[in-house]
Amino acid sequence: MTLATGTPLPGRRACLVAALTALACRHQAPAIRSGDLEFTGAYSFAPVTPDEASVYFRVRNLGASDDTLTGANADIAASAMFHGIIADGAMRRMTRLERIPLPAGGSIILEPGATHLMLMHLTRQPKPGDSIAVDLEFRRRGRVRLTVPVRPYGTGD
Ligand SMILES: [Cu+2]
Repeated sequence: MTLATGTPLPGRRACLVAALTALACRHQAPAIRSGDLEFTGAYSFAPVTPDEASVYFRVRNLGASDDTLTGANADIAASAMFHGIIADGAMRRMTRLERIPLPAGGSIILEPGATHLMLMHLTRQPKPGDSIAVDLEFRRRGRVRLTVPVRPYGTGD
């Protein structure tokens, strides 16, 4: 298992442009590149329950080899897992995803109301302005650490 350290991308200009229109960068992590993987838009909301929080981000596979997201850990939670949303009659409920494929040239998008990283049994309550250290495990790339900023609940980008 290789330990990959994310390095900032020269994506600051795009970020500044976005900031002029929507203040997109105030509560979003800068783009991170780790090998062939590019991470953007990582954030979490300050949790509304004392026990759980959700983390969102996008990762793009710029390489020629498929990868798979297989797990995660966070410094503020005793456990973390990926959840998808499935329709169950008129209800929508969360279901655990053991792994999420990341094909060559493809993306994984984690966002509110869809696939997300669920942090459970929080050992610390993150507040707006805090950041969470999240370690992601990829079958091919190994471990990648994201620094995830915490937004006030429900604030958009
Ligand atoms: Cu969930």
